[in-house]
Amino acid sequence: MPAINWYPGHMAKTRRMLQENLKMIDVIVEILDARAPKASRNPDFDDLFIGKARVVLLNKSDLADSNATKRWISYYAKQGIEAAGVSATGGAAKKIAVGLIEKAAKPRVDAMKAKGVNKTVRCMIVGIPNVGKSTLINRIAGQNRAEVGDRPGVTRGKQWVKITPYLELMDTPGMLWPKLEDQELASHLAYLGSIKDEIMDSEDLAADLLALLQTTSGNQLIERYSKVAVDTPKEELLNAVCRSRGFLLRGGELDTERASHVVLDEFRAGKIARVTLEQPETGV
Ligand SMILES: Nc1nc2c(ncn2[C@@H]2O[C@H](COP(=O)(O)OP(=O)(O)OP(=O)(O)O)[C@@H](O)[C@H]2O)c(=O)[nH]1
Ligand SMILES: [Mg+2]
Repeated sequence: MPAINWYPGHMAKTRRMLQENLKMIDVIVEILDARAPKASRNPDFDDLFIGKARVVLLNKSDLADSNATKRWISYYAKQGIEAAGVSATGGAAKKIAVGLIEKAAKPRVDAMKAKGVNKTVRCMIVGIPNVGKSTLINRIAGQNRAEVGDRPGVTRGKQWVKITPYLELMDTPGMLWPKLEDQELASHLAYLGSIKDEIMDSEDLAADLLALLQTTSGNQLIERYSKVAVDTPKEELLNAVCRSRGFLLRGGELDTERASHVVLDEFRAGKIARVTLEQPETGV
């Protein structure tokens, strides 16, 4: 896959905005994609949020391998970071997220209580694009307060959402980091839809993804696209998807462009397989 150039100018602006608002923040809630917890972790956040109480939520866990999510949670626990798997589109996310936030905020809340003040806990919800930050906020609020969408870059600026008099959440735009070292992790982000599709060749991307799924989830891949076989060579995979779905152009040529969008959409919606692309032991 060609090198991915992925740092649009507005992300530097977002970084400054986060920094400027940090003073009033009690807890940082970092949302990762449970399917790629390593790739979706912004390495800049360690410096940016130094000294702040932090929790990690592995969102979209309904699309990930549940055993892998458990392994990631214990991996974070070993590093002293409270983490939990959630699905912002599902019912249990609110209780889990608020429970972790309250635990992380407790020392500050108790200190204020000792002075006779009922503190309002203010949280910043951060993460790379498209991981479900705004969806989670809506779920906790119990209503649609923040705009959501199945593409990166939906949230454009900060937005405070008041949950109770004692809990406020700040939605933020998805943020990547300027320098991309690892092309394999970058490709994972592209599969998840955290990088704008327009800057990539969707046919290359879908062919890479199909080859990966052939090794991680071969049976489900074949179930979804009947003309794919265990030993279909990588350069033939998109053609096989076309044949499975009857994607033909006028003149009978295979419509691989259409197949590539279908594969990416179906993977992102969890229709091909529940799969985690990275394991904590090995990183990738
Ligand atoms: N299956 C599944 N889909 C989810 C989950 N959480 C969010 N989504 C979907 O993921 C897409 C992105 O959600 P958003 O909440 O807009 O993501 P965001 O992190 O706010 O994205 P930006 O504002 O672009 O940074 C939407 O299509 C959501 O419906 C989840 O837990 N499971
Ligand atoms: Mg958003």
